[in-house]
Amino acid sequence: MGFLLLFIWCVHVSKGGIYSSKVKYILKKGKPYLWVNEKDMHNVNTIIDDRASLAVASPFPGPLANLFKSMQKLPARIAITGNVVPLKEEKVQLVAESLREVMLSEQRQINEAPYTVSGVLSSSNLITTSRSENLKELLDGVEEYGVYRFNLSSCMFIDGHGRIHEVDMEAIEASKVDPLAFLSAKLIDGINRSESRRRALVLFCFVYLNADARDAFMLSVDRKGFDVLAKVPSSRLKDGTSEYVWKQFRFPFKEEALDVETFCHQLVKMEEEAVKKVSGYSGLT
Ligand SMILES: *[C@@H]1O[C@H](CO)[C@@H](O)[C@H](O)[C@H]1NC(C)=O
Ligand SMILES: CC(=O)N[C@H]1CO[C@H](CO)[C@@H](O)[C@@H]1O
Repeated sequence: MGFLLLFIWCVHVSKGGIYSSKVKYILKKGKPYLWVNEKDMHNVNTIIDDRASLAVASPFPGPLANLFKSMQKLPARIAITGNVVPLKEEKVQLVAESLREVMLSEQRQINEAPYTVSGVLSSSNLITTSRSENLKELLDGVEEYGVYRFNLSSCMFIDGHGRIHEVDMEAIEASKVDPLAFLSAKLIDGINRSESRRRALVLFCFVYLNADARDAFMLSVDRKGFDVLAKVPSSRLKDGTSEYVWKQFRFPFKEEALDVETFCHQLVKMEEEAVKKVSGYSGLT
């Protein structure tokens, strides 16, 4: 769950243009449900033509988007096409009910988080980044929303290089939401705002990948590991200095982290291990 972009193909937007807007969604039993603000043009468009497409990227803090822009890259994302089906009032209540349950369980996880987790989260400075906080206003009834079920017909994964990979429909139906997704933006921000944790990322690049990084940011986290953007030398110039470029590195976990607590533990363990390894190298300053 989180933010996503909604692109709905529409016949009556000026001169065959495509209208797009940001909508909120949840996944329930592998199916996306969308909340579209009452004032959004999509509500009219869908009556005329129910075909739709969605672009979904995993949530990350704003500063990373600027970094991507400077690298002339786009974050990896999922593109799905299909049609939207407006929900009847009783069905809306059911979907709202599961949204409420998810939010409660996530809030409980945050409240009961042990020291390792709250340590990472406390350096996060984003005001509304956990998924629950983003979705809460849907239930508060501050604004009116139309709720739709998204009926999928195709799905593509677009990687950071813009390469397109078709995703099997059965794989989507069987897929589960990553257990870290609801807090990922807060985790990433918490790590990037901490000098010592960023130094640890630089160390990971050196110890685990033999990459001599100048700086590093957490880019994404999931149960299987994490991605780091690191500033590494690309080439040596004539005067002996190096030119630096931002590059993406993947660090897989030995064991999957099935909750936020395990994720933070794995990270701390890797930090300790890396420090131990580096202090083992003689002559390193
Ligand atoms: C869902 O999509 C399939 C084709 O992808 C279509 O046959 C079916 O009628 C759609 N269902 C609804 C309720 O629109
Ligand atoms: C890329 C990114 O997210 N950068 C942020 C990481 O955290 C620092 C705070 O230490 C911010 O200043 C950066 O914008």
